[in-house]
Amino acid sequence: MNGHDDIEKADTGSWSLTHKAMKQTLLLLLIATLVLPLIARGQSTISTPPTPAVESEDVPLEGEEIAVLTDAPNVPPPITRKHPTNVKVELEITEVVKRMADGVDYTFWTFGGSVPGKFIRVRQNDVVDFTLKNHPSSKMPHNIDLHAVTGPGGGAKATFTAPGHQTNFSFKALNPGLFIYHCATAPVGMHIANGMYGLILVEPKEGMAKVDKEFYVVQGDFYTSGKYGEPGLQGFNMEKALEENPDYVVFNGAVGSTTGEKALKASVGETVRLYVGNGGPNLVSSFHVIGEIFDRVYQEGGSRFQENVQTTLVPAGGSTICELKLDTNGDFILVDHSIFRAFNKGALAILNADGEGDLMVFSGQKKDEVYLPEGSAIQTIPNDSKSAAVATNLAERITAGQAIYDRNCAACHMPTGTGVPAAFPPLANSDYLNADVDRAIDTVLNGLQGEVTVNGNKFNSVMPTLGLDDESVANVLTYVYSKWENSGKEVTPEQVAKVRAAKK
Ligand code: HEC
Ligand SMILES: [Cu+2]
Repeated sequence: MNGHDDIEKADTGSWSLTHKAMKQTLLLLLIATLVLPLIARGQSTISTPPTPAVESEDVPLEGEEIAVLTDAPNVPPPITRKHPTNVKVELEITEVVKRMADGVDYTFWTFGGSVPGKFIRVRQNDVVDFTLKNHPSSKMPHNIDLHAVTGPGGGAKATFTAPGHQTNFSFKALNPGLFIYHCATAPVGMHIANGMYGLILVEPKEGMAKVDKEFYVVQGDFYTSGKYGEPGLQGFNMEKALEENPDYVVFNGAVGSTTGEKALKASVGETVRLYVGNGGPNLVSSFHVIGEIFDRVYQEGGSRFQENVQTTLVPAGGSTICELKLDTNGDFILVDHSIFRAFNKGALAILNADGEGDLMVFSGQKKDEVYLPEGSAIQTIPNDSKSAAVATNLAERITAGQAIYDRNCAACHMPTGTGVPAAFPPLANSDYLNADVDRAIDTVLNGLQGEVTVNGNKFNSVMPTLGLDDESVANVLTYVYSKWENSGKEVTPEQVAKVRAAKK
């Protein structure tokens, strides 16, 4: 968390030397190695690497303030103070029933009413006066272990709090960094598995570089009595937790917590900083943003940064700070790249960049044309490209559509259109599909996200844009409509063209 705006690109933050100075040092070293021994034999020429610039003693503690605490994905404002202070933090623990997924509820144990707990932001050398309140309606005692604390248990013993009680202790935030806090009351695993974690940021003395947007995202794994998507109030399942086999892996406490209307929002040209935590209790996250590269990653929430990173590991009980600049527009999808967790267990969030796209940075699909290696001209060409043979009647359309379906849709919607419960809606006998042809065309053309109800079951996931041309969309939908007790409608390329034009 080197806070200087003017860090050279090549400076990894580990040494305070500039490039030029390093070159000079190397040159000197070379001269020293080659020449000095000749002059003064036996004199040591090994030089120790320069240490990071030592900061001067901090100015004394001054004043008092109450910490601003925020719920995810919001982050408290940056600290502008140039001195440490006494900071009061008050956190209230509640045990609340909240949504885990559509139709699925869970009794979360929370630091502040939601998962993750409130984001706490202080400055290095602040003295934090910490009060933990356990709501009288709680069934359990709880406490808090803040990884930012130097002292036994990270404060756990000092804050053991029965329902209807409050406890207090104080600590000095000696080390800058981004730290997880969590409950550490036995059985610890169960308290964490129920959502008892959050992040505390200790800003370095010199502050942090300014960015346009900051967001708070924490991953967690959940173990429920029922399978993924099984409706109703779900209990905690200890066996699955022991096997480390979660039903849900989510960002910010629920499937779809940060998609659709609730996506993270920024604009092209803006710099974005993500404070990413992993509450666990079990899984390590391979954190990745689809279609972006992190310009800087402060691995494990520490003080040094790495540059140009695709995927970064976030340990259970650990964190990372990722920074990126939005160079073009669109949806960028935050995932745990252990990818079944993203698409089948919920670990998926969206960062939406509005504004003008930069076609130099990303052009979008420019063409999709037949690729005919020499000698293969006699093969039949899959009918999902513009230049392929055009279907002239219903039967041809259905045949062509089947090939497109098998290649493009079957993986998610299943070969016979049954879908996958709680993940991919059925196309077989789908009331959603049959009710509105234009809407179905729009879905295949532009993808779909947000909540939809198909045959009485709710889905809230993401169908990607598939980049099919009008002829292919017409054929695949005609095929789908012709099968599995659907309405038998024929969809024509003209109809698809109309829907495509209406969207522009
Ligand atoms: C990567 C997985 C995936 C692929 C590939 C995919 N879909 Fe979907 N589709 C979904 C998801 C997920 C939804 C529900 C989206 C939501 O929850 O908002 C959906 C919704 C739909 C719907 C509306 C709901 C319904 O069941 O009637 C239709 C129609 C549809 N898809 C058709 C298709 C067709 C046709 C193709 C192939 C050309 C296709 N999909 C390819 C995942 C996929
Ligand atoms: Cu607890």
